[in-house]
Amino acid sequence: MDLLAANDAVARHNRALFQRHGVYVVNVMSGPGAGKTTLLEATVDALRARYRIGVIEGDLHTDVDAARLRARGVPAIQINTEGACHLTAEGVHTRLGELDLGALDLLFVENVGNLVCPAEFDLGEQDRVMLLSVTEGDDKPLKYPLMFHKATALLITKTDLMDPSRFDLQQATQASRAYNKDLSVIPLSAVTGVGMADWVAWLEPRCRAVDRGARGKWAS
Ligand SMILES: Nc1nc2c(ncn2[C@@H]2O[C@H](COP(=O)(O)OP(=O)(O)OP(=O)(O)O)[C@@H](O)[C@H]2O)c(=O)[nH]1
Ligand SMILES: [Mg+2]
Repeated sequence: MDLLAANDAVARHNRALFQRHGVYVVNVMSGPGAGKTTLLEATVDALRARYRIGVIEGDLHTDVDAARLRARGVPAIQINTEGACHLTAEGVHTRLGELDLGALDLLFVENVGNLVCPAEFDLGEQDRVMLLSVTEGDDKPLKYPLMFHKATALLITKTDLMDPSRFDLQQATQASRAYNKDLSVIPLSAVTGVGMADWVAWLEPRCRAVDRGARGKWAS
């Protein structure tokens, strides 16, 4: 409880900082390999012409994900948690000085690949988006409910593999909404591009709302 309370205090500080700079921040969470970095690469390609985008990458080790985003022409910093299974608000705060927040409209924070721990730690984001890839199975909302409960949007990824994975989209959607009735569910494949327009259509108005000066609406 103490650990979470301390984290939440720093998260509130981060959130105020993001609001002051007019940056829309999305915490991207999923189990390992669900397609977070691939999604961010495709999202950057789709939005780079209209929004100034930055990325914070969280991984236990290596900076390969940050390098992938830098190759797309956006600033990306890598946080290595050295064994911890999630990012913390403090860990993010410590590195924020490396980004020019005033020069960003949209900041993605890719959390450590883990279907449980990241959901417990607020980072100061405005939205939590989680990915569930079809290859993980449609039973995951039942077995790992917390992240489905905490997310604003659920992206069902790798839909190009839906049939061979025998993934039941309707069952996964129903199970997820049992925990979170307002959850937006967006099936997509970042590889084929099918569904990417739906994801961008969900994201863009939220990002634009910051530009219109609605910064106060997320104050906690
Ligand atoms: N078929 C298919 N493969 C995908 C798709 N998205 C990602 N992949 C593949 O899934 C694997 C993992 O993708 P990443 O984007 O690295 O996944 P991640 O969630 O960032 O992984 P971690 O950061 O290690 O947790 C790679 O081999 C990708 O090419 C997709 O839409 N369809
Ligand atoms: Mg990744």
